[in-house]
Amino acid sequence: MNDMTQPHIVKGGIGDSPKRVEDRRFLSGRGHYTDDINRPGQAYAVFRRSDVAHGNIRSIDAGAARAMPGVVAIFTGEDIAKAGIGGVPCGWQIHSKDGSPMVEPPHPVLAQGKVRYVGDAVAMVIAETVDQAKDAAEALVVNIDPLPAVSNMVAATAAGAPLVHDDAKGNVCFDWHIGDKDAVDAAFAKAFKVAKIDVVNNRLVPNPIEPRAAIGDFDQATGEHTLYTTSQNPHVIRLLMGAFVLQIPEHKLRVVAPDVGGGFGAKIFHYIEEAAVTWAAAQVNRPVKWTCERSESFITDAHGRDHITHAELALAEDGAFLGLRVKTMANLGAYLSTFAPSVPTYLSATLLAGVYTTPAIYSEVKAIFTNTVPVDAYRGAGRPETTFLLERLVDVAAKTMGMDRVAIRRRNFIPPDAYPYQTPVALQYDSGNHEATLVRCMELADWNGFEARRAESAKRGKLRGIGMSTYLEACGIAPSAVAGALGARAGLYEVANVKVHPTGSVTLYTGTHSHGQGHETTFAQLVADQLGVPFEQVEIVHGDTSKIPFGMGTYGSRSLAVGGSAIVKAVDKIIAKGKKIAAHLMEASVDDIEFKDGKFTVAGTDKSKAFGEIALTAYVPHNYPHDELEPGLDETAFYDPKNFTFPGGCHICEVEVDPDTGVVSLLNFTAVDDIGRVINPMIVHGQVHGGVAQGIGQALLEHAIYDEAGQLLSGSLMDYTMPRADNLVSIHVGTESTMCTHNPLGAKGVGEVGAIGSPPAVINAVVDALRDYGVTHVDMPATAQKIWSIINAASPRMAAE
Ligand code: MCN
Repeated sequence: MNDMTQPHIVKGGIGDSPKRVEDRRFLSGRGHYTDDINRPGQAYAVFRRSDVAHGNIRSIDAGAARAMPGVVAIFTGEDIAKAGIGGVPCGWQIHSKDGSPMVEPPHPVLAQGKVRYVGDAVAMVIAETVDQAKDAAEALVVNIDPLPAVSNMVAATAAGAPLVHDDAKGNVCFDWHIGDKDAVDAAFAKAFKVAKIDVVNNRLVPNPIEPRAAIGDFDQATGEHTLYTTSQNPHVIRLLMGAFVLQIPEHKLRVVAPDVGGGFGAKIFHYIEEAAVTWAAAQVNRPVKWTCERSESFITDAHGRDHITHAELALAEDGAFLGLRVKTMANLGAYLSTFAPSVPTYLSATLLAGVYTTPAIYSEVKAIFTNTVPVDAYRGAGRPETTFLLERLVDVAAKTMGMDRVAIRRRNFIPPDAYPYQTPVALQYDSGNHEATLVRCMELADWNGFEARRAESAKRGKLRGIGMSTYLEACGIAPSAVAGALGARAGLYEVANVKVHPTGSVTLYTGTHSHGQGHETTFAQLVADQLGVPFEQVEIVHGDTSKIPFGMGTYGSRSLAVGGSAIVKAVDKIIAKGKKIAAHLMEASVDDIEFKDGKFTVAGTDKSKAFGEIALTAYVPHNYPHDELEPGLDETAFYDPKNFTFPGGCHICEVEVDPDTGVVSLLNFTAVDDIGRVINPMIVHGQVHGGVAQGIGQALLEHAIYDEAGQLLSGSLMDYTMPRADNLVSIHVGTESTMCTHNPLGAKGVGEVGAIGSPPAVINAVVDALRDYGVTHVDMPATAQKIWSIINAASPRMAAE
C-alpha cells in the first residue's frame, strides 16, 4: 500500500484545513435528518412506556383507545410474541471467570409479562397524527403490579435483592477477570507503600442534539423493507435487525441513516423502536414514523459510564509502580444493550497499564443488572472510566509517596524506545512518546508558573488548583480476529468503494458514518491527496446500505484509522489500474509508469498522461488493453486493521474554587494529544474541543440520578446539567505525534481523546485547589454543593496556621 506517512501538504490534501464541506448545508438549515423525511401516507407511532421501574404486567386494555379518532393500530408485547418476533440481540459475549457465558436475558421489542425500567415500552400506538397517537397511548389502560426495584448496584447486589431477571442470580450478568493475580499478590507482598482509591464514574445521559427517530416503510410490490434511522452504523442495524429480530434477508432490507445530529455512542445500538416501526409498517401497510422527544430520550437512549471501582497500587521505595489491583462493579441497566458487555471489560480493563510500565495487573469486573435504562458505550466507552481511575490513583500515589505528581509519572512512563510495548493486560501498544506530550503540555499551560498564580488567587480569597492527566487509549476498533476472540459477534473491518467518473471526478462510498466528525471533508482530502484531483471533485457518500457494499460504521474513533485505510487501499487499486491503462497509451512497460500529483509519467521521460485522461479512456475504451483489463475505473477494498491505534497525551487543567460558594471555575485547559498523522488540523482541534467539553461536563456538572424506586430524578435538561459556554474556557490544543506503525496513514483516532483525557485533569485540579483542606479525592461531578460541603466539613490547615 501507499506510504502516506511522509508530510507533503497540498491545497485540500492531507494536513490542510479546508472548511468543512458539510457545513454548507448544516449552517444554512439544509441538513436532511430522519425527522425531515416524510413518506407518502405515513402514520405516526407513539410508545406507551412503563412509569414504574419494575412490575408484572397484569393487563393492557386497548379497547377504548382503539376506537379513538385517527387510531390505525395498537400493538403490545403479546402481538409481538404471537408474530414470532425475537428480541434485540447483544453484539458482544463475555465469559465469567469460571468459563460460563454471561447471562443473556431476552430483550423483547415490547415488554412481555414484566417491565424492568421506567421507559420500558409496553405498547405501540399508530395513528394518523402524532397527537392522536399520544392521546390513544394515554387512553390505554395498562395495569402493572409494581414489584420492588433495584435502582443502583449496591441495592442490586444486597442479600435478598429483587431480581431484574430471574436467571441472573444476585443480579450478576457476568463476573470477569483479566491479568495475573499471583503476580500482583507477589508485587504487593514486596511493596514499600500502597496507594488506594475508590472512585465512582458517574452515570451520564448522552443528549445528542438530534433525538432519535425511525421510519419503517414497506413496499408490498417488491417485499422490500426500508428503515430510516438515526444510526451511527446502518449496516450493523441491518445485520442485527434483519437476522436476529425480524428475519428479513439483507437484500430485502435497506437501512438509511441520513444526516445525523450527533451520536456520541448513543446511536450505535440497535433499539427496539427501529424493529417496531419496521415490523409495524408491514402490518399496517403504511410507512410508520416515530420521533423521540427529549424527555423520552432521557429514559430510552442508552446511558453511559456508571462504574464503581476500588483500586490499589503497590509502590517501590523509588516510586516505581509494582502492581495494580482493581475491582469494578459496572451497571448494565435492565437489559443488555448492543455493546454493553465490552465496555467495562475489553474496552476498559485492558487499558489499566495506561502510559506506565506497571509489570503486574489484575482486574475483576462484576456486571450488574438494575431497574434502570440500559447502559452502553458513550464517547470514550470504558477508556474514560479507566483513565479517570488511573490518573486519580497516580496523584494519590504521589501524595502517598511524598513525591511530585510529574516526577512520579516520569518515573513510570513507558520510554519511547520500549515500543512496541506489551502490557500485562493483553494490549500491545505500537507507538508513543509520553515525555514529549508532557513537556509540550506543561510549556503551553505554564505548569511551572502555577504557584505564583495560586498565590495571586489566594490574595483574592480564592483557591487555585492545577491538575494533569497523562493518558493513553485504544481505538480504531478493531482487528476482527482479536475482537472475535474477545467476544464480538461481528467483524470490525471497514469498506471503501471508489468510483472514478469518466471525466475524473470521484465518488467515494464509505461504510463509516459521519454524524459531526467531518468525514465529507477529511475523506475527500484523503482521496484528493492520493489521486491529485481537486478536493472539490470528490464527493463522499455514507449511510445507506443500498449504496455502500458493507460497513461497520462509526464508533471507537475508527473511521479514519480503519475506514480511511480502506480508502487508501481502494485508491491504490485505482492507481494500479490507471498505471496499466497509461502504460498501454504511452506504449511503455507498467513497471516504468510513475504516478505523482495526478499524472502518470513514463520514468525518465517527459511523456505523461493526466489522471482525467486515464479516467476517460477507462470509460471510452477505444484504444485500450482489452485483453488484460475490463473497462471502467471503480474499485472496492475491505481493510481489517492489524491492531488498535493508541492515541495518548497530556491534559492540564487549572481551576479556581470559591470557598464561600464551592463554585469551581475553569481558568485554563490545555490538551496535547498524540494522534499520529493529522489529516485536517482544524477538524482535529474541533474534535478535541468537543470531547474536552464533554469531559468537563462529566467532571463538573452531569449526573443521572435515580431514586430508590427507580425514577430518574435528573430526567430533563432542567435537572441534568449539560455544559454551556460559560462553564467552559478557551481550550488550547496541540498535537505531538508519533506515527501509528500499522496503518498506511500513520493515523491514530482523535474522536474520543478529549472525553478520555480531561475528567481526571479537572478533578486533579479541584483536589489540588483543596490541598490545604486535607482532601484526597472528590467524586465527579464536582458540583458547588459537593465542594462547599467538603470545605465546610474540613478544617483547613491554612486557617489553623
Ligand atoms: N482525523 C484527522 N486526523 C487524525 C484523526 C482523525 O484529521 N489523525 C479526523 C477524521 O478524518 C475525522 C475526525 O477527525 O474527520 C474524527 O476521526 P476519528 O478519530 O477516526 O473518529 P470517528 O470519525 O470514527 O468518529 C467517532 C468518534 C466517536 S467514537 C464519538 S463518540 C464521537 C466523535 O467521534 N461522536 C461525535 N466525535 C463526534 N463529533 C461530533 N460532532 N458528534 C459526535 O456524535
